[in-house]
Amino acid sequence: MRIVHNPDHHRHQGRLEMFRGRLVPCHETPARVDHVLAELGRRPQGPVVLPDDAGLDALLARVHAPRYLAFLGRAWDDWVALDPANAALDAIPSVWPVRGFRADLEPDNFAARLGLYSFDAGTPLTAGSWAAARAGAACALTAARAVTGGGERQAFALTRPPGHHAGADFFGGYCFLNNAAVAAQALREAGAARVAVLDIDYHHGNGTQSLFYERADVFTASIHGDPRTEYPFYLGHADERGAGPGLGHNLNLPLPRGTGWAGWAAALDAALAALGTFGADACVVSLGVDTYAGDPISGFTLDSADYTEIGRRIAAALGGRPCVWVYEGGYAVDAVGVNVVNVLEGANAAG
Ligand code: OKP
Ligand code: ZN
Repeated sequence: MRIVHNPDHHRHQGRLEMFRGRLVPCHETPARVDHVLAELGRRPQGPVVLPDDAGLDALLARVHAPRYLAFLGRAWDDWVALDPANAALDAIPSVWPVRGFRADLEPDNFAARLGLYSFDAGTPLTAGSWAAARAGAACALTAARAVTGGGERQAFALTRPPGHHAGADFFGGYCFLNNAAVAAQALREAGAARVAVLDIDYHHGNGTQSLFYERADVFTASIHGDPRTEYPFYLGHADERGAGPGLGHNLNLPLPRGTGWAGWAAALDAALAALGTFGADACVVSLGVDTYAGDPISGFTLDSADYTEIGRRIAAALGGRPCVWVYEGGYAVDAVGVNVVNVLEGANAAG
């Protein structure tokens, strides 16, 4: 399996996120990737390579709204232009257009534009957020190329910030660019007629779901904490099945907080059966390891050995079809290295 490592991930380093009326240290830290890389040094799973961004900007414009990409590309400079002292602070949204407000007009005011293009106050925009996110999307593209003519059956985009909460024109949930969607779109454009995205992060992949909701060529499935109680709250219910040509091509498997291996594995088997029925030619896995019992912000109780079985089961179900694994969440930093590499080891053994 090819591992595509984002060399610029540390340039995104949020200081504080809003949580219950307080600004608390960000959970989404550079150590999350560093620990996976260190574990790959101890238990190598394939060559570690750098991303290639050729063709990336055009591809990004087919996944995200051009005005959103333009905003992100210059947001930090706009923020600092407000006040040079802002260079020492992160930009955190604090105002949003909800039902009944205009979302078609882009305000001139920076705070208003930041809110237009986001959905929470937990995702600080920093000096290097754009560089890190863009290089991460390049990792997803490079991983997709590795499995479509690049001589590999599987590849892993080892990157942060994560991506599955980011939609066509919004950031949030620590995500700016939807890396899994970039990989899926790249697989489609490389000739895979039907692509599946399987999201096994603890949190519902609302961005991925919304990007492909009306498309028949990309099947999206997500296993996650029930949005009645778990972030991102406003999407991820079982009755969301796709719309228009995409009707029947979205599968949500919400599970209650506290779910352990037996319940989680049954959901995985159901998702893999649905992928088989869909007839996916290639697959993208949004790999969050925040389903771990020790995760500080999540509520499932998987243990480290379970991750080997997850990798094995997914790769076995794909039967050798191309698979791009994309790193999403996982915040128990001392365990994410072992847990991610366990998945990759299981996938390598079966794929
Ligand atoms: C990103 B990914 C929980 C606060 C939730 C946002 C969580 C984003 C998760 N107490 N804050 O899906 O791992
Ligand atoms: Zn998550």
